[in-house]
Amino acid sequence: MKDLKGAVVLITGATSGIGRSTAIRFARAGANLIITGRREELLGELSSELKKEYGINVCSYRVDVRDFEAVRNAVDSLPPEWKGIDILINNAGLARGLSKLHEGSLDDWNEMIDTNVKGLLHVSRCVIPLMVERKQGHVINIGSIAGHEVYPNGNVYCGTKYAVDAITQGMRMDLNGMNVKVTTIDPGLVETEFAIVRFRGDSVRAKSVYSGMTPLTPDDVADAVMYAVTCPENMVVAQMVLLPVAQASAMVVDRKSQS
Ligand code: NDP
Ligand code: 8X3
Repeated sequence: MKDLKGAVVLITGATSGIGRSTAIRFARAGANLIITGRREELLGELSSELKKEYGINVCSYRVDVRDFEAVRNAVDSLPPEWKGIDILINNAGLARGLSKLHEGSLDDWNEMIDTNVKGLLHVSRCVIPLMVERKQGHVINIGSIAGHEVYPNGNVYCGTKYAVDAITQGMRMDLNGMNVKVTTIDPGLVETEFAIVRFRGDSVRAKSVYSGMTPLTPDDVADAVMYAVTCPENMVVAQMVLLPVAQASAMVVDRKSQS
């Protein structure tokens, strides 16, 4: 297995869910981390925890991935030893609401498109040139089952994840021959803050997304990321779809009645 000790790993959306679990997995493996998100207090707490628990170096940046200038300034201001980013995890993302397209909210659409598509592009545009220069790197994009199947009322969120899939394929082609691997990891239902954000804090509705079934945990996804980054040098995991056992497709979920 590839040794991650001392590797430099940048994770977007490390303040909760999949990004946070992935940060902890990499810290345990001895990687040095650049963690980003908008919630500064959570970044500070995670940074202290990772340094204390695992003795690694951590750089944390409060960055909204929708703001290209902020992303560019953060990457430009990295100290030289941090600019050798070995692994980029494009994880920051969100869904807002579930509604018929003709009744959808423009603000929700903009937020999803700006975060899930343009945010991923902003970070990639700033970080990938550093990888190309060194002829070394691995980009992991967090897609979704929603990038493989559209479900009713999921229209724009699904559209953003189809875009992530297309952009990932394009990245892999454009980086061919440059020793930069590109992977997309596409989970089904994972219990994180995702549904709470989608339903704007309605925790009862959010909980119901996972009712009567056992969803994936953020650690399950982090384990898949670790597999992708530690597989042999001659191999790239192009795409990994991860589903809970109870989920057969975006819409087919076996929900046992709860006692
Ligand atoms: P969480 O809500 O727990 O985490 C989302 C992370 O994204 C947070 O750290 C949040 O940080 C960050 N984020 C959101 N918007 C921005 C922004 N504008 N700028 C910077 N950071 C941002 O959800 P998940 O962990 O579940 O989601 C992570 C990824 O996984 C997303 O791309 C999501 O689409 C994808 N996914 C999730 C699934 C699920 O069922 N949970 C299934 C398939 C894919 P902060 O608020 O501090 O900015
Ligand atoms: C998140 C999974 O099914 O809620 O991407 O769209 S789903």
